[in-house]
Amino acid sequence: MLTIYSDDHHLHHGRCELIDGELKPCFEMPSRADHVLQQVRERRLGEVRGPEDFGRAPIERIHTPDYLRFFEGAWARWAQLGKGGDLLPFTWPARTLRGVLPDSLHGQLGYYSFDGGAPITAGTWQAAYSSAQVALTAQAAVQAGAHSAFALCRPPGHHAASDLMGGYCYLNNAAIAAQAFLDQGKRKVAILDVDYHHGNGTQEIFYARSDVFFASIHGDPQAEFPFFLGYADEHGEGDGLGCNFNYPLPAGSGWATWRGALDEACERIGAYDPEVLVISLGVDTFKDDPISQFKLDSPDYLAMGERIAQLGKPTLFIMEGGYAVAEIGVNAVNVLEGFERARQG
Ligand code: FKS
Ligand code: ZN
Repeated sequence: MLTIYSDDHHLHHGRCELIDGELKPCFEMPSRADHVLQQVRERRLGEVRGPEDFGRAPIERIHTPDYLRFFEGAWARWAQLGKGGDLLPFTWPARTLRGVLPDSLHGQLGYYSFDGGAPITAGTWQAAYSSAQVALTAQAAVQAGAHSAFALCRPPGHHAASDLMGGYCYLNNAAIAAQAFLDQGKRKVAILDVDYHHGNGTQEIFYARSDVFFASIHGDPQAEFPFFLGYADEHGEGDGLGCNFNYPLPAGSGWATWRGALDEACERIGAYDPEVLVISLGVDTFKDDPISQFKLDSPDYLAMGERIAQLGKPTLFIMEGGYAVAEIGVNAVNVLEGFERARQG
C-alpha cells in the first residue's frame, strides 16, 4: 500500500493543553506521526511518497473562506501583538450569548473554535495545509485506480467542521478527500470513522447530504469528548436522512463489543454501496491509550483491517488520533496490513 507523508507536520507542535486543571504537554505531538512512519518503513508496507500541492481550491470545497482567511492569518496577527506563546481560545459564543464576529483576535478565535484544544502556533497553518495535501495526494492515487492508499496526516482533521477548529483539528482531511472523490466523478462515498472520538466535524459537513455516508464508532458522548454530538439518534437531515449512523459505546468496551459495532456499520455501508471508502483511522481505541477508555489490543487492529477489506471497496485510510505514542505505529500499520492480507485473500 502506498503511504503519503510530509515532514511539514513537525511545524505544528502545540506546547500544552489543559487537563484536570493543569497545563500538560500536548498529547497530540509530532512523535506520533514519526512512529507511524517508522513502522510503515520497518514492516515494508510499500512506497512512501511526499504530497503534491493541489492548492486551496479542494480545501475551500469544505471550509468557508472566512474561516480559512482567519486561520491562515491568525498567527501573524498574534505576532503583531508581540506575542510568542501558543494562541489558544478561552471564550465561546455558547447559549445566551450572541454569535457575532468580533474584531478582536481572541473574539474571532472563540468564534471559529469549539474547544480550547487546538493551539495555533507559528507553523500550524502550514502543517494543516500540508496534512490536507497529504490526504488529497493519497486520494488522487485511489481515484487513479489504486485499491488503497494511506494518508499519514498530522494534524488530524475529523473534529474540524466547516468553520470550526477544535479537538486538535483544523482542516478536515477526510472530508476534503471525500469531496475530491465526488468532484472527480465519484457519485457515492462512505466515510467510516474508527477513531475513539466522534467525528463531529465530518458529521456536520455532510449531515444534509446523500452523496456522503458517514458512520462512526466511538466513546459515548454522554461521557466523552466531544460531548455535544455523536448520539445514536443522529441519522442525518433533509436529503441526508438515513446517511448518518453513530455507534456510541461505553467506557471499557473491548474488541467483542467494538467488533459488533463494526459489523453493523459495515452492513450499513454495504447497503449504501459507495464507490469508494474513506477510513478516519484513529488508534486511540487501544487499551493503553492515555486519554481514552476502550480496550482494543494490538492484534485486534489486524482483524479490523480484515473486516474493512471485506467490504471490497477502494479504500483511502486517513490518520486521525492515537496517543499511546510507542504503539501508534504498530496498531495503525496492523489495520493496513490486515486490510492488505484480506484483500489478497
Ligand atoms: C482528555 C481531554 C481530551 C480532546 C480530545 C481530542 C481527540 C482528538 C482525536 C483526533 F483524531 F482528532 F486527533 N480532549 N481529558 O483523537 O479525535
Ligand atoms: Zn480520537
